[in-house]
Amino acid sequence: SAVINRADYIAPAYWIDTVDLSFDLDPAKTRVLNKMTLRRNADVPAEPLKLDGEELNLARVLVNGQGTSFRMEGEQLVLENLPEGAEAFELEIFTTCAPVKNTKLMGLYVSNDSFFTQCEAEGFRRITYFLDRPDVMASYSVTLRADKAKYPVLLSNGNLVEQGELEGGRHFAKWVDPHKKPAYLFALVAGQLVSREQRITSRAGKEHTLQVYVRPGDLDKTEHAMNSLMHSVAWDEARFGLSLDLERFMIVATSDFNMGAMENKGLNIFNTKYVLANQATATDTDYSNIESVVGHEYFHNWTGNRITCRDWFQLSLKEGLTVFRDQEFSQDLCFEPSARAVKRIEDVRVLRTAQFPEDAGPMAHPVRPDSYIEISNFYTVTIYEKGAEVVRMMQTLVGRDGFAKGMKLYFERHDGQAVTCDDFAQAIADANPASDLARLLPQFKRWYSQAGTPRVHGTGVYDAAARSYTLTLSQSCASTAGQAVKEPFVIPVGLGLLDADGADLPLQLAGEAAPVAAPRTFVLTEAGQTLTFTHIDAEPVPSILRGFSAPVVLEFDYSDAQLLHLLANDIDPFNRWEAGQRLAVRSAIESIAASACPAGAEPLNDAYVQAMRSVLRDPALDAAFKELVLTLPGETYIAEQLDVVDPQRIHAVREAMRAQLATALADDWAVVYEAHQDNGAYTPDPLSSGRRALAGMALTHLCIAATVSGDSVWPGKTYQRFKAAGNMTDRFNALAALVSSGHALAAEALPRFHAMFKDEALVIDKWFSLQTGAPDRGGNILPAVKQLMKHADFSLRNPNRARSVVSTFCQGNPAGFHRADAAGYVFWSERVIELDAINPQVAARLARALDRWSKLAEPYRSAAREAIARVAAKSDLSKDTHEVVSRALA
Ligand code: HT7
Ligand code: ZN
Repeated sequence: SAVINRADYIAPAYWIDTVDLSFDLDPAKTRVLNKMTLRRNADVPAEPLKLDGEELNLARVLVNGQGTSFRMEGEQLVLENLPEGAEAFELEIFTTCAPVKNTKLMGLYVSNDSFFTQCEAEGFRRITYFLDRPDVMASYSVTLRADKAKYPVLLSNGNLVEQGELEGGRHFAKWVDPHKKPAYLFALVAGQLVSREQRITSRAGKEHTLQVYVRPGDLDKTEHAMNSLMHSVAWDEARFGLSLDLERFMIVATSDFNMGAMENKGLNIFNTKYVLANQATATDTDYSNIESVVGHEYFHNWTGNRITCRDWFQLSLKEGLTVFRDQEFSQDLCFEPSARAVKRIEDVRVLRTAQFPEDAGPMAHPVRPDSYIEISNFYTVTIYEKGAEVVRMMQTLVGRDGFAKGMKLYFERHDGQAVTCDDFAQAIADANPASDLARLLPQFKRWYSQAGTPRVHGTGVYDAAARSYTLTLSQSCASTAGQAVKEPFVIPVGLGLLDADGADLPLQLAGEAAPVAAPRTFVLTEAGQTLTFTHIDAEPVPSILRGFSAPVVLEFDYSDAQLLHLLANDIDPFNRWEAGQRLAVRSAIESIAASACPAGAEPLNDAYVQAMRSVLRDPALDAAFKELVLTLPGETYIAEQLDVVDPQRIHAVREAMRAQLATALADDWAVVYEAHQDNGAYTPDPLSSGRRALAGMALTHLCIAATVSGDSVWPGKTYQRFKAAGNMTDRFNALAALVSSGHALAAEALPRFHAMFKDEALVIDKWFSLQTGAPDRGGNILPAVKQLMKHADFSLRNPNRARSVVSTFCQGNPAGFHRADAAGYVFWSERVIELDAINPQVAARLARALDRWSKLAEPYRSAAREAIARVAAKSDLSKDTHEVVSRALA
């Protein structure tokens, strides 16, 4: 497959100014008439017009109303005899396509008898021939024609300017988008849909209509999405002065969607998972995800749509920035500072468990990649989450107000343009000329160009005679494919020094006239740097990288006592949590290294267990934070800390740790559970969600302890709670406690749950994934997965369902998947190949389950490699899956 290189970017040979599309919608054969006005781009050498197309049937091509010659080059339509000169000309292309056969869910497809589109990144070419690249921005008008009874609602981008009846029971709607846009932001929807509507007046005094469209029957699950949208509109105005630029803003939900949602101009299309919620069917996590995703797509209206990417290598320009914005939005919606900290810890946990492994694996790429085979493979945690961290570091370096100024300048300079990551960084720096960012910009931009996770190594020396503490920080970054040597990064390091009482010391560097109140941020720019703090009366405990101030691995040889001190006292909640994680990882690694983990093993030391007890009992800490501290590092995270990975051993040790915490803290868990029962009305706010999360965690531990002791009281109570719960969070947590502890009552609760929610697809997804992600006991999960795939509700064609069964097992259940008999890998290879023929994007994501195969211990390593090779050897593999498996084998 062809490799596309960033260095090869050239501007298009033609611009497309206007696009007038007419659709005669029919599932089997949709007719598309595409009338465009084009002109040559005088800035580049003359070239034939090469239009992208995919799986289209071409019927007619006219230039200025006349037939013309054309040829095909692969799937591209090439036109050579076009009018010379700068004059605009009209090109008319008539094609047909078959939406009902479109299982890739890219371009125009049918889901539940309705039509939807997905054009990012390169789906528009599956609708019509076009210059399908983000730097070609055009004005669109769209006419949709369809059977009125089957498709009463006809939507596209912008404003509805005309609608009416047609012969034969058909009707039409004409939409005009007032904003120019790249083709990837085009959308249409047609079907039997109903909407929740809200009129709002913006701060700027303009009136807007917000709509959330769903299938009839789902309207009672749209209130939270609408509220989230209203909050998003208000937040972007308040924080960045960015107002909604459309009279009408629509969200439409579909249950067949490759990703989470799509920011099409004025017509966002969402996976139902990120729209539908009521207390009976959605958990607190669902509510919180909906808020983030609705915010994310809305914020794209400026960061992505008004200013878009010059080419797909710049994807993080919009995605990293928009993730940063949605993270800030969710934090700003938290009224308590502790809830903000919880959100930050959750975001960092995602980064470290998903992005750090990506940065160390075969798919490692810079935030601004240099090459790709299939761009869909680069909608990654590196582009999104690491990209957001890069933006966050810019904000740290210029300050919150400085960052807002930078955003203002970015829009002043580039509104309506397709630009690069360099343009963004330059605007933030130029708006803050006296900042560290401006001073260090070329070096800072290595975050865009160098892949891999930097490691910061710290050592501290206390000099009692000099009353000084010297902290030496050095940085390194392992080589990644094509980047053997890395230059030093700009790394903001949030820092504090704790005294023996746990209080922050004033920080005064040698040479500074006076102390500066902590916390402070130091900027590491060299391979090694030394900070000497004066006026220190006793050896402090350093709290380094506070708030996770940079996406790096921090190595510091803390003693257990120092970590316990940080866990008990640090004013920085992130580092407080982090100290607990470090202690747990340390115990896990020691136990994994020991020869075996017999039943009843107790890998955690007394001090750790005691510290966890103190956290649980601490009245000053809120429930959500306690739940995070008490959650042991995941198996994938532990695996990343090891050179050679035995997934079974990691699982055994982590399960032993869970059982130890369950048993040793049994009395506390019972108190915690009883103390966190809320009988008032359900609200998904962070405080009450945290209380429910901690109560759920208590229940799981009580069930685990009961399974160990043979006692039946708590499992019985859990089953009662499962049956009587007033909301999905409590019900699901109770069910999960039974499943995760392996209690026999799970076998009664699971069918009951299915029967209760058999018509709720998103709940049935939870039902599947709870079983396929359950702790493996003697290899029981793979047979269960195979059985579940025979269930009447299972389908590989629906991405949510496929992910809930196959991906949850292969990517979320390491011990179930990595089997000594290699059956997990055989299953994986069969599913990847099967899915690849249906939906390459879903297949390619699943293919990444074995990214870290080379770290595995034998016999897993060889068997995994063999399975990847088997997939790679398959002829007719999609570009998507081919790229993933060939990089894994390289
Ligand atoms: N910008 C959106 C990307 C997206 C996508 C990409 C490839 C294939 C299908 C897709 N659906 C949505 C999502 C976002 O970041 O907002
Ligand atoms: Zn996005």
